[in-house]
Amino acid sequence: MTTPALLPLSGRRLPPLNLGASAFPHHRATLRLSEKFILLLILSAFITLCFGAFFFLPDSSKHKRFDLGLEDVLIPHVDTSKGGKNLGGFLIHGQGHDEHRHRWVEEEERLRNKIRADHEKALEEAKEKLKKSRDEIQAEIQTEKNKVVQELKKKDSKPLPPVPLPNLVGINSGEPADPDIREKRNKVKEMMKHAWDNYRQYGWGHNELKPIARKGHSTNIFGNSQMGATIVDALDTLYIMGLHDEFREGQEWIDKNLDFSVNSEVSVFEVNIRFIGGLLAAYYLSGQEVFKIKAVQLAGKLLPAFNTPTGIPWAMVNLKSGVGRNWGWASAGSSILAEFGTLHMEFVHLSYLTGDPVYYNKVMHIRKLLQKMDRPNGLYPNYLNPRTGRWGQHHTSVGGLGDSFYEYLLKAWLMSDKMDTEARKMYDDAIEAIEKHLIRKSNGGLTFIGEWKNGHLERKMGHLTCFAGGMFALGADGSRDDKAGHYLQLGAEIAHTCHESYDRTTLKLGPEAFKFDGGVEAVAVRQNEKYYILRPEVIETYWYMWRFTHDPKYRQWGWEATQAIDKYCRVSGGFSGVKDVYSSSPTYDDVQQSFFLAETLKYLYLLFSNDDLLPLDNWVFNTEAHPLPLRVWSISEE
Ligand code: DMJ
Repeated sequence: MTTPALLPLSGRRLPPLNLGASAFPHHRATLRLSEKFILLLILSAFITLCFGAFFFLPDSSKHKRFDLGLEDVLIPHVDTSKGGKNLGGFLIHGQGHDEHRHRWVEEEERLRNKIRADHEKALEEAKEKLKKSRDEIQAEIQTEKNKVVQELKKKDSKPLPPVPLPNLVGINSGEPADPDIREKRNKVKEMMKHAWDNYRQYGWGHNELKPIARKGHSTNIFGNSQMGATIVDALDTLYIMGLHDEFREGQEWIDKNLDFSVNSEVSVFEVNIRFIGGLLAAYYLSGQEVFKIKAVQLAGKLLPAFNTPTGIPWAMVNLKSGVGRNWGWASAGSSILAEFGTLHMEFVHLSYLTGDPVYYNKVMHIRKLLQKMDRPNGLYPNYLNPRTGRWGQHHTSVGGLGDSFYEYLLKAWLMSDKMDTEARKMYDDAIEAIEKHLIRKSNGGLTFIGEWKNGHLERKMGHLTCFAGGMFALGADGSRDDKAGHYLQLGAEIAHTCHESYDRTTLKLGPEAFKFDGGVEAVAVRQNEKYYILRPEVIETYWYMWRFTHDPKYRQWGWEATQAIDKYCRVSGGFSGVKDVYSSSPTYDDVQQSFFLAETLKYLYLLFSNDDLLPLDNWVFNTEAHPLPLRVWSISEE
């Protein structure tokens, strides 16, 4: 759906500068509803008053009956000195009865007068209201509404404690000296511009873009919200690439339009890695406070998801009501390991920036709970029930449903400047079990990571699992028993296998999942595993391997992927995923995923940049490729 503000003025569509409530028709509907509700309230109050006046205003007969009953009723009192008997705050009459009766009559009279006066006042007010024109009443309602909105805004934008922005290294152009590499890098930047410009023109404010239909797109991870996921996810890539005008447009939209008080059920994990991660990275890179403020506001909306009997958060939360629940498809109502286990980095930064330990405590509570649990074969199952605290099905994966949990254990250690040895130990233990039970070599000599399902190994690897090559390389330094060489080698082997999965296709783009079974090696077998949706994981691993080895083959492989994406996924309205990487005439899925701008293009750009742009000694990338500074605490103290 295109907002009216996007209509062209002179052939060229302009980004909206000031989208008011009119850009959110569902808001308008809500406001109209509440106006009707208020009018209805006034009317019903008036009817109630008339009704009340009829029954309660004193007439002599009622008065008499009331007086007559006095000797028999229970009078609220606690004075037992006059011979009465106190029964739970009530006095049953005995002696001293006359004096009490006198006081009671006076009190009764006072109350009657007050009720009468109140009713008359309310009647007068209601009459006055009804004398007013519809417009006057509406104006009054609007004023009241504005007051409420202002109050809410004040509450939402509580000033944050002043935390000095640390002096961060590695925010530079990273321009390579080699003209060939520079050209490749420029090509990636041009692709970013194509993706962004089309989103701006056709999908602005929506979460994602349909590049063929040329309109906005969204999925259930964002509920029914229109929170500009692509804008938030792309910001830091724009900044790093020096696309400053585009960055400013994004900032302006976020400042004016990004609103989290929406009645929408979103994925806690996705909102954390894309929105909170994206906003925090944009804040650290640019120093613009608005990003920090928005990140903190949003984090507050995610906190109710942790209100479960165990403190393991629900997968989804309604941003307005705070009600949480889990995905219907997850084993026995479970939460997902890769979802509740991928909050640590962002939440630790939130506690640092706000001075509020609540975020830190939430993620440390999850860690403590996991530490206490038995692990079948030392492996973490993908499913954990947040009500019972028990594992669901014993499936383990380093790809979907498990992946970034392992990644965040390693990165928790890195971001703490290697102080968080507890996280490193959990990572080392987990990786040892994974190597023992999940990692195998195929007949053709390709190292792959399979999936553990109900006691046996499925010899299938997902595109998502390919990120692990980079993770092994990143974790090599500091590994147990000084096995750095071994883990770097393992990273290289995974990178090789994943490159093969690309190379063995017609389009030179990787399938979603590929097998090592029945004579098949690194090839997708089922039709529904042959798609490529602009995912980053293989390129992510190339980049980490490039940083740690400087082996030129990683740049070569990255360039092959760049060309294939440009050739087969580029359409005039942006970039689209393809449904079959083995077909020479592929069909499009018509989605430009926000992670294409956040991750795929960023990793490609970094692959063709100098290492002093965001060096890994100073920055840790969250699972959506949003760079967060490490040692930020000690940097601030320096
Ligand atoms: C991204 O959103 C993140 O990398 C996440 O961890 C899993 N994969 C998608 C992109 O493929």
